[in-house]
Amino acid sequence: MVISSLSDSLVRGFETVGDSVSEALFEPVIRLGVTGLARSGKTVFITSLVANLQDRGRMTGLVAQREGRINAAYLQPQPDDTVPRFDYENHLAALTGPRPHWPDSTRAVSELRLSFKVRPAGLLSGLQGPRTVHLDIVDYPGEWLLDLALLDKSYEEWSAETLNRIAGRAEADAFLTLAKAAEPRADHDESTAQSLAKAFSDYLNAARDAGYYDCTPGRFLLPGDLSGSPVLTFAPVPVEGKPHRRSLHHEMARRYAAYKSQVVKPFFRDHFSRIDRQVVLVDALGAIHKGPQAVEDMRRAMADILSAFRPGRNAWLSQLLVGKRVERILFAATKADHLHHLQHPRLTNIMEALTRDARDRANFAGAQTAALSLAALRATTEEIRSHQGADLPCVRGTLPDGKHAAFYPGELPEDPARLLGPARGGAGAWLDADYGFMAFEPAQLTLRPGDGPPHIRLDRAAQFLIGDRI
Ligand SMILES: Nc1nc2c(ncn2[C@@H]2O[C@H](COP(=O)(O)OP(=O)(O)OP(=O)(O)O)[C@@H](O)[C@H]2O)c(=O)[nH]1
Ligand SMILES: [Mg+2]
Repeated sequence: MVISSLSDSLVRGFETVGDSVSEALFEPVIRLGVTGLARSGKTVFITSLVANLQDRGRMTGLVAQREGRINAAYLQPQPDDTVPRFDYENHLAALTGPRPHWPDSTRAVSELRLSFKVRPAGLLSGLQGPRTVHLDIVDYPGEWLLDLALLDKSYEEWSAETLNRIAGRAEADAFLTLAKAAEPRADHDESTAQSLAKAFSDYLNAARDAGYYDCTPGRFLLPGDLSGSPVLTFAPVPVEGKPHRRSLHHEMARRYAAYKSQVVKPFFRDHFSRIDRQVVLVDALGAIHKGPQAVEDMRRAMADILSAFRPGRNAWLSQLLVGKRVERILFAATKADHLHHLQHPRLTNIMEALTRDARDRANFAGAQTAALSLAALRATTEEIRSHQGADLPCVRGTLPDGKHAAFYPGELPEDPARLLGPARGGAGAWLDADYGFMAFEPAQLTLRPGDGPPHIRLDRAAQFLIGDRI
């Protein structure tokens, strides 16, 4: 009697220990970062990916699915208690409900855990039972990666550089007038600091809307709960020499330093440094539509964003990342459903060219990279229409007013240099073509059981990002 109850509790003890040990040893976690500049398609990408990984009828490009090895995929509580949960259910309801619409803009980091029960592949398949693999998806704004460059710059360097860069921009007029009138050597006074910061963040917002991508510090655009706090109440002003205590210059420099240590560094430490796999989403079609300046700006922003993935670029980050590495990076041009599939290879080429410099370096550092064009949620169908004797490959979709329309966006060049060359050269407009863009609404869906929402190459993206681990 005594013996049996003793052994019972022993066994139970072993079971509990066994559970936690097996979780650590045998339940691998993949941490997938999803980033991109504002409106690049992060929320739609994650929502559709998670829906399509649960209902995998359209995921034949994912090898584990094709081999029938995924027994189940289900949402679980995420491991980080202080990060907001990605609002999957509401975003999915927006996209696939009776009156489909795009989800609202999101402004902060969020996370979701999807767990798989998979049967092992190859030799082990007959020997082992199903195992659990967790996929933690982290959504964060690409603008936050741009802030990495601030870590190397003093307030004085940053001020001079920023004022110089924005000098010719109409959006910056009001702010520049204020900044030039400021007296950095005068005693700090809060209302001056506030009006400068307000004018600067108004400029950043206007610049982003006008198609500029170099809009840092990133948190000025997405302040969240830091709104109005001193770490976001600074701006570049023309300064000279060393600041004396109590001056506006001194206080601005102090807040800039606080922004770096209390906003930028914690993000890299708590989120960025833990990512294994990364997808960088790019609205390349949107930039092409806006014109050469937007394309050149986007190319530069991509290079800056990607420098975060280049170990050695920043001493502080290198130290933080010792022994850790992002293993795979996917560069994906989103919203490819705006183009007939005949043009998709050209979009992919443009995507490759846009990120070439940065990719070469990331490759060098040992990360595998790939470029792809995809649509996380396909909102259009394809058709060929004849126009003035020519056959135009068009797409058809629903407009915001509910009407349906066919649309021909223009022909992307075979050689990406035809776009990137003029963009680098500072051209004001595309010479030989015009690229339209149409705001299609998500289509009304009737999904067969087992099918997720329609997409283009989302399965290929999933295979590259996580296929080797499930
Ligand atoms: N046609 C089409 N449009 C898309 C697709 N994905 C995104 N869009 C469009 O791009 C917009 C932005 O998508 P989001 O997923 O909200 O982008 P985001 O990067 O999360 O944006 P923020 O949260 O504002 O940074 C949507 O409102 C749609 O208009 C797609 O697969 N197809
Ligand atoms: Mg979003």
